[in-house]
Amino acid sequence: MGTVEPQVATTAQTQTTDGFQLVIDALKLNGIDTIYGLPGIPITDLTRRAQADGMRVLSFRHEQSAGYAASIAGFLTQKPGICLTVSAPGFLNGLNALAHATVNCFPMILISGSSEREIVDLQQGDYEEMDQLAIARPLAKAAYRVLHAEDIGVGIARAIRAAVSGRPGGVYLDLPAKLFAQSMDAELGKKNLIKVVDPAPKQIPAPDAVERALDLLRSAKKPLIILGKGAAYAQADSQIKELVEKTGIPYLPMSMAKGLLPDTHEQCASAARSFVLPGADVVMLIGARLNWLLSHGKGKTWGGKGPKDWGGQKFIQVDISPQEADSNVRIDAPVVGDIGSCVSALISGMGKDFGKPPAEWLNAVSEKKKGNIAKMAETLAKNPTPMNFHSALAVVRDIVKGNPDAMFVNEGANALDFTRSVVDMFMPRKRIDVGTWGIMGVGMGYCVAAAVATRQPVIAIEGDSAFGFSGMEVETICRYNLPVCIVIMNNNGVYKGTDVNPRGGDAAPTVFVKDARYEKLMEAFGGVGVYAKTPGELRRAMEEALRSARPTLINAVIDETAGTESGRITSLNPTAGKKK
Ligand SMILES: Cc1ncc(C[n+]2csc(CCOP(=O)(O)OP(=O)(O)O)c2C)c(N)n1
Ligand SMILES: [Mg+2]
Repeated sequence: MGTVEPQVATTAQTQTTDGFQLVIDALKLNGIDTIYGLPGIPITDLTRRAQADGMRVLSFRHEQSAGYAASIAGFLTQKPGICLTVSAPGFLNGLNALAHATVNCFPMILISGSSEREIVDLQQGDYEEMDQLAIARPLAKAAYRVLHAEDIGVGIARAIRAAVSGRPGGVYLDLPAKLFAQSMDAELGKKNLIKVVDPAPKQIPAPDAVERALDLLRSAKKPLIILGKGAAYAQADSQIKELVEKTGIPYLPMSMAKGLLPDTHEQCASAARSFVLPGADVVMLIGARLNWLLSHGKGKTWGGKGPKDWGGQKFIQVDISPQEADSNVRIDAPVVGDIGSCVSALISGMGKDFGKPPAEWLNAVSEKKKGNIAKMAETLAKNPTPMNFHSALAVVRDIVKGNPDAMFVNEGANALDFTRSVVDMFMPRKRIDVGTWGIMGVGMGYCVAAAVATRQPVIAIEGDSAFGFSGMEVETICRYNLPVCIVIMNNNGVYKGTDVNPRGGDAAPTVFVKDARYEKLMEAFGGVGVYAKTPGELRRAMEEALRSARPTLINAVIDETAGTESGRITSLNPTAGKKK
């Protein structure tokens, strides 16, 4: 460990500050107290000095994990999560998370050191030479570079505003090595910093847009509400609950909106998803986009005749971005504004005479739900040997029910899809997962950020493949002694462990070493490793992990034949000769 430089150097007449210090001061001035990163030239001293200055600096084993941590910290806190990397290769490792943040609408700032501009721009072969700003721009909501110490205040302020205002996203901030060493008068430096006023201004919906939406809702015979992760991000939990309950309309939570209202709520239609989507006549989307996760609002999922045919639904879309409407099908009533303001306006506009949906629709949904829940209960009650996804998840479901405060991380294919449908969530913003892209590798970064940002215990349900993308971060989890319980659903491979190379020789592309002992990885760093072959062993290990709050990795051995190709999205696999 090198020496920590004095924060303000004193000269004969004036006090000076430098680029390092101004970056730290600007972040702190804006209430940003945590950095997720990985040190190296030119930002090593920035990590040291930030820590010495009281910031929490979480140092990872790979920038991608630091980036995912920053992105989800942004989602959980509404403050931009900061990922700090070195130049070129470190920057590129962080870029995946930056794109992920932008696509998922999470506020995040990727701050990367960069090499000497004069040399980079003339392509003279500098150490880690790369035009990072140009490369980041198409993947970020905004991208900036600061060349002079006196502009650091503006640079950080712009990055914060861009990340959190309107539709949040990933922002890139390029800080060349030379900037950090620049010194300037400390008083002047301080004056140049900006404390951002009202970084995410409320956006109030137009009254006529609200009225139009309510009129459409009043005309509905079979209404449905869909809550997306934008609704979860908004932290308008009580208003959303009030709107759903006052209207009496069945609702579907998207994956990361689970728990906004408890999944066991009588209006929750998750267990009747394939009935309510084609059945509904008016659908109100709240912070949910009609992307692939909702089959683009058309096709057979929605009762359309062919794969691209409209199912006849009318849509209300509550979203902060005016550009979102009509992205896939016609939106009859866009309501543009921040979710909290829009939902409040809808509630006040409802008045006293707003009737509940027709009983026929509610009864039909409830019947469908009952049937499917009973079927699920039957599946969960089985206790096969070897353990399968369902018998393991029956345990996880109980543990989460008993620990509703715990954060819940989830990635994989079958390990994701089964978990989402089996494990109920009871509180908002507890479930964090692969998001819009279905991305593998978020797991351990999410665990770190969830523990740090919420100070709650964390449960992670990981496919064995999914875990591998960020597995080395178990050292990070042990180093910071975080209360994280990782359960690996180990079915020996991607989707399942049974593929065989027809020619012999190399293993098939989807399979891993059989009976891999992942728990030993956790033991290597002082955490608790458990090998669990039965639901009883899994239950005891999870209970103990939550009780002890020690980093724990449970290797849950799952029947290798149990999964299906790509989990629930088998149909997205192209097949040879398939007609368009
Ligand atoms: C970054 C990234 N690379 C590859 C994929 C493709 N992919 C989807 S799910 C998955 C892993 C599924 O295996 P596992 O995590 O073990 O879950 P299982 O279905 O076996 O439970 C992969 C590699 C992806 N989604 N993201
Ligand atoms: Mg697997």
